[in-house]
Amino acid sequence: MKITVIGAGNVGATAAFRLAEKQFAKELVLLDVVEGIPQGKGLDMYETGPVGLFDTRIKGSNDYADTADSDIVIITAGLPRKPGMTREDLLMKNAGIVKEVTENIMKHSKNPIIVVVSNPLDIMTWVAWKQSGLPKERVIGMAGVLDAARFRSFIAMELDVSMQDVNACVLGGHGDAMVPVVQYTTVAGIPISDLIPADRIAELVERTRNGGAEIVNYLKQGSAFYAPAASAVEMVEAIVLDRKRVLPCAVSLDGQYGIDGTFVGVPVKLGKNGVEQVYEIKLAASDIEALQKSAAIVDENCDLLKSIFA
Ligand code: TXD
Repeated sequence: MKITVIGAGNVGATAAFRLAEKQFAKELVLLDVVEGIPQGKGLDMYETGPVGLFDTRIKGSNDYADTADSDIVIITAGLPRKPGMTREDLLMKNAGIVKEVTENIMKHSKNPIIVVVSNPLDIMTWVAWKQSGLPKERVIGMAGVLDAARFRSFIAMELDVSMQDVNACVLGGHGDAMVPVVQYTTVAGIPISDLIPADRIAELVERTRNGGAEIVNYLKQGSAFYAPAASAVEMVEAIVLDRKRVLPCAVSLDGQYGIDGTFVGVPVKLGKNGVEQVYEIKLAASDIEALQKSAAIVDENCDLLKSIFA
């Protein structure tokens, strides 16, 4: 098993370190455009091996030849929004980066599974899929696992119970377009509506929706990375160990929920082949509408990007 992480920034480096500790891959490549950063971070991680007790060979690189024959690639490359940049400028910039990264990956790996983390997530997942030419089961976006983890942690905090017993269902896009489904959110099978008053649940939902911004406000520079990296690694684990985990991921739908050909967050089964099943669960009409609205925003943005593929 060979795993490559593109982008040696906060999320990429944290994910790489976690992957090394879990020993999922014999070979791990950390790649970035900036010279020295992936090499330095990669070597530092490798030197943890004797004390962390792992034998993963970690290589930091700026050269895609080193990524050859990767089984799984995580894409975290991207730029943060700079002063004066509109959302659309950032969209174009990051789409260009994800397109170029994917093109380079595909020059050296025939049939990888790609896990996309770069923002805006659902749209960047589409860009990677379109550029890669891979079947849609092999290009998967990470957002729902993180959003559900945030919701689960707030519920565990609220009730003072183990995180392990809290399960949350969060669908839709990342950010404002997120669709937390309260009726499928439980503590050891007990619906949270039996345990937490409705107005308080609404507050926890709102905190989840703003989960990214809450961390950015503390950090001032940069955004959350521990939970995002752990969430991407959880998806990789499901694939590497063929665990058939049911996780919310951004995948291309095929008519489910009345959505066709758009990447949106829904529950899927993840195993060695990538997305092995898409679940179409029963939802309230308002949730379906929210999901479709989320998909419409993704479609509009993908339309804006069609020119880069012309
Ligand atoms: O839930 C989610 N999907 C997210 C997404 C949660 C957290 C972060 N999310 C997004 O992931 C975030 O908005 C960014 O788009 C990415 C990566 O976040 P991170 O916090 O790791 O950003 P950094 O620290 O700025 O790292 C980005 C790295 C940096 O080292 C750049 O040099 C590199 O990407 N980069 C590139 N690498 C390779 N190739 C190219 N072209 C390139 N351009 C920049």
